Amino acid sequence: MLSKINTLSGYLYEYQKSIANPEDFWDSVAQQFYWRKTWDKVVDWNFDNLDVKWFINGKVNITENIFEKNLFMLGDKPAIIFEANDPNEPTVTLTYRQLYEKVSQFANVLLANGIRKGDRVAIYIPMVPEAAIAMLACARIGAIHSVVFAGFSASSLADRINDAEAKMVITSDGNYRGAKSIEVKAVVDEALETCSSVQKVIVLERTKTPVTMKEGRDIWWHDAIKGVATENKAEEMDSEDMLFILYTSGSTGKPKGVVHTTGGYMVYTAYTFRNVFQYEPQDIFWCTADVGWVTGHSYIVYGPLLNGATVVMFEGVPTYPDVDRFWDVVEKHKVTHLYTAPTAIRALMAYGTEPIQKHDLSSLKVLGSVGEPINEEAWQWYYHHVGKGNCPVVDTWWQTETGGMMMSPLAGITPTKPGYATLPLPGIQPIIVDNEGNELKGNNVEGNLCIKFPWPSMIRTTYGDHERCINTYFRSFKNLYFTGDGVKRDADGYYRILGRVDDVINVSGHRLGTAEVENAINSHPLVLESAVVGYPHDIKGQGIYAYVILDSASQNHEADKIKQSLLTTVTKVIGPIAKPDVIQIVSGLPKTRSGKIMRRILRKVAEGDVSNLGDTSTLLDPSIVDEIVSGAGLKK
Ligand code: 7RM
Repeated sequence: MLSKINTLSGYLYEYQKSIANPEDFWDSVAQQFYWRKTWDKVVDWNFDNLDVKWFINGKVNITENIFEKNLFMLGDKPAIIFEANDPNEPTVTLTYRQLYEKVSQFANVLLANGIRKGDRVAIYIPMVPEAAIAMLACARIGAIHSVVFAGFSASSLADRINDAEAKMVITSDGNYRGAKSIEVKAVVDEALETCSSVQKVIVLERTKTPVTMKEGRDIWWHDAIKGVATENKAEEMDSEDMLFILYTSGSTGKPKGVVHTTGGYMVYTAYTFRNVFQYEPQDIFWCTADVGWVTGHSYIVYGPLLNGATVVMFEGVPTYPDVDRFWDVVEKHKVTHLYTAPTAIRALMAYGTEPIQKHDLSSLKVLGSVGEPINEEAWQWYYHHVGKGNCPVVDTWWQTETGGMMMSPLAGITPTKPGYATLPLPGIQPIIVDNEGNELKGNNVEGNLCIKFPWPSMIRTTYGDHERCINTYFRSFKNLYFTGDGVKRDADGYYRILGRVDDVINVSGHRLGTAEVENAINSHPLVLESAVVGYPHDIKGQGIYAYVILDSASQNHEADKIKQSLLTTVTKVIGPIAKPDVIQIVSGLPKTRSGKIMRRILRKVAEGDVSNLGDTSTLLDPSIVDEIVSGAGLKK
C-alpha cells in the first residue's frame, strides 16, 4: 500500500512540496510502484501544442502493479465482491489470485482472437466482474479499452466504435437493472451494422435472454476461455502508451474520445485513492458508479486495485427491490467507504430516514460524493443520517479529462464545509480567471476554473483529433487547462464548484452536451430547429428543457404525439438518459441579428423566473420572447 498523508499539517507540507518541486514530489510517489524500467525524466510539458509526458521512457504494466506486486501479500484477499441486481443471487467474491487468473486467461483469449498491443477494444457490458476483467485483460496485453456505458443506444455505441476503429466488442447477452432486463447483445448487433472495423464479438452469458450469434464473428465468453491458460506474461508498456479511451460530451459536436496513458494515470489514481479516502487494508470500498464512466474506471477498477483494496461491485439500482437497497448492501458487506453521486442521495432522501434505520450502518467510516455539485441539504442528510455524524464527507471534484480527483478534502484530515470540494490535492495548481483570462487572486473571488501545471493523469489528446483537444481545453486561456467549470474561492481559501459555464449539462451526474441533444431532436423528420438548456431539477441536479420548432407538415399531428415521438428519437440516437424533461413547441427562437441563440433567455424561462430577462434589444424579433414566456405558462 502506498504511503499516505496523516495530518492536516502533513497535507499542507506535502502540498507545498508538490508545488515547489513537482518533479521530486512525483518522483517519490512513482518510486513506490513496480516499473520494468524507471523513467529518465519525470515530466515534460507544453500546453500550447498540448504535449505532456510523465515518467518519460519508464516501462511498466499497470496490471503487474495490481497483481504481481501484490499477490505475495494479498493473494487470498478479496479484490471484488460482486452484489447482483437480485439480492437473492449469491455474492461472488474474487480474491486477488482468482482475479489475476481470470484476467490472465482472458488476456490469452484476446491474443488468441487477434488482439495485439495498440488495438482498440470496445467494452459494452453491464456492471459485472467481467467488466473489470475485460478492462484489465486489455491493459495486460497493451490493448486500448474503450468502455461504453451500457445505457447508450446502438447509434451512440456505433459512433464510439467507429471513432476508435475498435477491432473487437466485449458484451453480454443482457443486463439486469432493477425490475427490468435489457437486451444488450441486440443493441450491439444493431450498432455493428454500421461498424466495419469489428472482427470479433465476445458475449458473456448473464441473463440467458435469447440472442443471435453471428457465425465467425461472435463467440461466447464461456466457450472462449475453455482450456485457456490462466497465466499470461504482461506486455511491457511505455509510460506514455495509451491505456484507454473514454468518450465524454462537450459543448459542441459529437462526444470526444478522452485519451489516458499508462504511467501517469496509474500513479495518480492510486495516490488519490489512498489519500482522499484514507483507505486502510481491511476496509471495504464501494463506489456506486458504473464502469462506463470515468469514476468507475478510476475508483472501482484502477485506483482501488492498485492499492490492494477490496471493492464492492453492484449490478443493480438504489431502489430495487426496495428503497433500502443501498443500506442493505452496506450492512451485508460491512462497507466502510461509500462513494456515490448527489443525485442518488437526493433520490433516497425523498424516502426519509426509515429505510436507513432498518439497517446497521456502523461499518461506515467515510462518505464520498462525486459527479455534480452537492446541495447543502443533501450534504447534511448524507452526513447526519447515513454517516450518523461520524463519517467525514469527501466532496471530490474532478472530470473525465483529469483522470483522477483534483480537489477534495482528505477524509478525517481536511475540515469540511458543505458544498465545498475544499482544497486542491497535492500536485494540483488551480487558478481562477475572469472571462478575459486575468487571474483573480486572493480570496472571495469567483470565475473560470483552470489548472496551470500538468498532473500525471491529465488528458493527453482526444482520440484521432489532437487539434480539437487543444481547441477545447487549451485555447480559451493562454497556457492554462480550462475545466469548463465555474468556481468560487471563499474567505478561507476553500473552493466551491458552481457548475458548468459552457453548454454542457449534468443530468443525474451524467454529462451531456446541449448540442448533442439538439442534434438528436433535429434528426426527427418533423423538426426544423431546436434549442436545449439545463434547468435546476430537485433530484437530477439539472433537467433537460427543449424548445422545438416544428416544420409546417407537423400541423396535421397532435402535439402530444409529436412530443412522445421526439422522446423516442432521442432515446434511439443517444439513450434514455438524454430524454428531455420538458419539451416546449415554439414558433421561433430568440436569436440575435448575427443568428446566435440567446440561451440566457431560454434558461430563465426553463427556470421559471422571467422577472428579469435583461437586455433583449439586440434580438431580431423581440416578440418571440413573449410567446415563449406565455407558452411556458409564465407571466413577465
Ligand atoms: C468525475 C466526473 C465532470 C463534471 C465537472 C463538474 C461536475 C464532478 C463534482 C462536480 C461539483 C463535484 N466526471 N462535477 N464532480 N461538480 N462538485 N464534486 O463526474 O467528466 O463525467 O463530469 O462534473 O461540472 O466538470 S465527468
